Amino acid sequence: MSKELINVELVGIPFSTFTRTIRLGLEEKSIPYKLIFALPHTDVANKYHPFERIPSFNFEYDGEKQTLIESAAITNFIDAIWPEIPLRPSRISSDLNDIFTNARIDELISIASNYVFNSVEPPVVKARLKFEKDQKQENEIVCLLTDSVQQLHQILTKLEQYSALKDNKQFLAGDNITWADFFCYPPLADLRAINEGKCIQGESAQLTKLAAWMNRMETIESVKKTMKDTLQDGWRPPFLRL
Ligand SMILES: N[C@@H](CCC(=O)N[C@@H](CS)C(=O)NCC(=O)O)C(=O)O
Repeated sequence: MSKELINVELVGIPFSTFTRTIRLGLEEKSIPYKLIFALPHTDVANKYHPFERIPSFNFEYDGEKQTLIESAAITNFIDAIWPEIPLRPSRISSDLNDIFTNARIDELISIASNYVFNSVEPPVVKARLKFEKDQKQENEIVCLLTDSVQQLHQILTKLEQYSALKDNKQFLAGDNITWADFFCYPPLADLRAINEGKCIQGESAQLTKLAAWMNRMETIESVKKTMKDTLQDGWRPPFLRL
């Protein structure tokens, strides 16, 4: 099946957390792809994404160029076309454990895309970058972010308690790495790169299981390969839209 599908392109930037999620899956599965550099709301991004976001996933099939948007949909498509090196149990499995694990993965993908992303990126990461760009003093930034950090802490505590980490599993949905890890990791990697990420960083981390999972994630090749030009790597966006 995969032989019929050619010229795979991912439209986005390494800094984008949803773009990184898809890249993590493509790297993990060793699927060749070209990254088309595009910031959201630009002509290149908008050419493929009617809602002006990134990422978009392009490929050629049967002589026609096709585009898919929405990261969860893209991951389901990738799994269907390239089932080797699975990042979730097969969707057609009738084993109850597989059905249940898939449901947990879907929950965690939704939790990552909504509660985690929305509490990490706009109110904390992007807000800090904007304050830094505006050359605010560090103590003022810390003060301005206090409420958002408190809310974020509650979300991350719930994530830790809801995930399989609470049962001392290695990854968020159990002992295997899955798309759940690849959706949750990128925003938390951004958080770890700034002051407000202390709760999941280092020896004094309060969320110890989440911090240990992050450490485990950072030993994985696909995670290392997709780190360049992210916040962790010191990259900063040329403009911010909050
Ligand atoms: N629901 C979309 C979300 C994509 C998304 O929000 N991407 C961010 C970059 S990580 C973006 O384009 N942000 C621009 C904006 O919010 O204006 C998905 O699952 O792919």
